Amino acid sequence: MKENNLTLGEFIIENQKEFQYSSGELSRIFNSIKLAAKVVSYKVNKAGLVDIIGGVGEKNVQGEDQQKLDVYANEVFIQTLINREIVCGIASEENDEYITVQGSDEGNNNKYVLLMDPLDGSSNIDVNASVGTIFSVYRRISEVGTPVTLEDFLQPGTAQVAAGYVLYGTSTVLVYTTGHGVNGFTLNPAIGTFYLSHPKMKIPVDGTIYSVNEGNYVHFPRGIKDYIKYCQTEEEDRPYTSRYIGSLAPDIHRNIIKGGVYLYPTSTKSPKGKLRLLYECNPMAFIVEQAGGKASDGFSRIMEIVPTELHERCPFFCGSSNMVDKVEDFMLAAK
Ligand code: AHM
Ligand code: MG
Repeated sequence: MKENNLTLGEFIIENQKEFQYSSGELSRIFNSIKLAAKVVSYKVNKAGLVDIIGGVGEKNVQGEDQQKLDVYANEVFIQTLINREIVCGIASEENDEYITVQGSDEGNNNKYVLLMDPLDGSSNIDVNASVGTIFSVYRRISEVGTPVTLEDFLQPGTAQVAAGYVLYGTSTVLVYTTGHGVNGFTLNPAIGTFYLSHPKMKIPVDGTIYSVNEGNYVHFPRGIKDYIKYCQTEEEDRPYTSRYIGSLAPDIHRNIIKGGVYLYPTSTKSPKGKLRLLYECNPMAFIVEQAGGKASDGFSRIMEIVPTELHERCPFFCGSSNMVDKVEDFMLAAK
């Protein structure tokens, strides 16, 4: 079939052989993510109507309580995965503890755990800007048939079996990797089907966009301050363009397509950085590396960090490889 007619469902079936342990389990996880993404997409698109049908904490015209969208997205993804009994555990940025998923038969024979940020950048909802879901899949370490353990979730990013994001923007796009390149699918909302729209995504090795919350400049480490000044200096192809939505999925998506670097450094306000290693940095790092880019904490590869806690934070520099190299040069020079 022609590539541009391929649906996500067809693409998953065609590429199942790429999955490391091809038992169909991973395909079923993707089908659940696809379903939950459609439900959340529909709700996100209606968010502007909240004032008409009732605000958060109020009752809508049907007398139902309105929920915050990030809480709603969290429940949709968790319930979709639990109902289908296809993962053995789930960790979410929204939940303090991981969830153990029990199968209907005795014990739990599923092999994968899923980690996610169900609605990242949700402060953008109120202003009609883009938000995203970010997810990451690992094969469990503990024995199949026993309850999951914390160690199943605390694996370095290099152990990821799959990762992806859903960007709820001007259109809804699902981008994912299983370690064999990156592909993006756009939702046709009229018929509820994702079509392959961005086959074999590649990030340019260089770019002219830098994405950072410059309002925090005074709190940044020396190396990042110097790098930002470098971006702004008139020389060669500089000054670069500054583009920052403040929502990871659209900021990374734009930079993959156009070439650029995303920066969330440590600061005096957040000494460990703001972004979460497991729910935000590792999945984005896997996708960007698979697209030919890089992701670093300023000195070393994000995906090689061995996590010690579920909600661990880390500094994050991610995008075109030459640009990330440059950030590392500046960090090293200021060390
Ligand atoms: P969240 O998980 O609370 O939504 O925060 C994550 C978001 C990212 O999407 C975004 O890149 C960053 O936080 C923006 O932070 P800031 O507003 O500090 O620039
Ligand atoms: Mg987040």
